[in-house]
Amino acid sequence: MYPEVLPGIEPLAEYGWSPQVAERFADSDVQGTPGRIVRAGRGSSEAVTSAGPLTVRAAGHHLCTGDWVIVREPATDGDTIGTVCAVLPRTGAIRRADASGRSEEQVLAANVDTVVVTVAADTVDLGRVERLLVLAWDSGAQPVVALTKVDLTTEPVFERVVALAPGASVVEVCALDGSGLSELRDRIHGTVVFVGVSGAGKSTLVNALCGRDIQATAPVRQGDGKGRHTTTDREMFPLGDGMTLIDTPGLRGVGMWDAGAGIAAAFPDIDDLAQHCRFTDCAHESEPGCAVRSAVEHGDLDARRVESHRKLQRENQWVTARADARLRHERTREAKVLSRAIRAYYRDR
Ligand SMILES: Nc1nc2c(ncn2[C@@H]2O[C@H](COP(=O)(O)OP(=O)(O)OP(=O)(O)O)[C@@H](O)[C@H]2O)c(=O)[nH]1
Ligand SMILES: [Mg+2]
Ligand SMILES: [Zn+2]
Repeated sequence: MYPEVLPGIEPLAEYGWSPQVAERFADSDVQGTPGRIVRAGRGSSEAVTSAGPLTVRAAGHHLCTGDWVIVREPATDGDTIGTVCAVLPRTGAIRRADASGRSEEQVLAANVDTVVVTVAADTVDLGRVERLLVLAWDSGAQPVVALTKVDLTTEPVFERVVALAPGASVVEVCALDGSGLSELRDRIHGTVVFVGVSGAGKSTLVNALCGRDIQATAPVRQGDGKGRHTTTDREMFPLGDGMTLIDTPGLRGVGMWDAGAGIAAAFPDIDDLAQHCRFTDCAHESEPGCAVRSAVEHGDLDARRVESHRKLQRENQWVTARADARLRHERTREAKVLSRAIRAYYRDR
């Protein structure tokens, strides 16, 4: 139904259209124009479709930046807003627990291939880097750590970050002289999302990679070095060769959301050791024959990292249990409403 290559698809070629994506569209039986969400908003969102840019609304779908969608063009000439009829199943969605504290997930970006965990070298928080790496691994995309602002510190942070990022490359970059940029460019592919706290230098990297100032940046605050939450939308920009970059607002909190697989992928060192613990359900606390504690005692593993792993696991279990409880609660409520309706039906007969 959708041509594999370009005629009619030109605008989308810049936004990651590929034969694989074409196949995913072909699998859908919903009729309409293929498109991708380049900026998701509360009311309306911006899309690029095979016919060009289009503002769209979605009835009943929660859109997020990076989504592949099937769009119905505006019906009448005066109307400028398209309707999203379907959202293709997401691959590589990066999500966290909703910051509002409700037991809900929030998808930060969809159909992502690379997650650039952006960390300022002068304000590294090791636990936060691990947390972001869990989120990144859990998305199914390839994580890369960009250690920015290396001109602002003489501490050996690179080694520390490498030690907590097994399986991910760590690239040192400096926006002042552009060093490390081509290395970073070599390690990213497909749809690339930048995540990190405000002020980490995400937008600066997006601008540097694109070679022009498309995103506003702002100096961090004097005194506490915190960012000013300059970027407010999750927005996608074409980089050329079909690659796209998604800049995101600084993350205030990174709550675990059903991230068991992400935790295992981010901590393969601890997982490997745990295979050698005497008890299969070892919590690495006071059990005899614990290989994890033994590695810490021998100086082969950082105690901080074990504690960080435990904290993330506990949080993840807690969030999952709470979400389950909410689901159960909703089911009970539905059942009550139903039984009340049945009672009323018989009473009123
Ligand atoms: N010295 C130095 N400053 C940098 C570097 N990279 C970024 N900065 C500065 O750090 C500040 C914050 O950068 P941004 O790119 O706005 O940070 P951000 O992560 O997009 O922040 P939010 O949009 O608020 O989430 C800006 O003043 C940048 O110029 C670097 O490598 N070296
Ligand atoms: Mg920004
Ligand atoms: Zn153990």
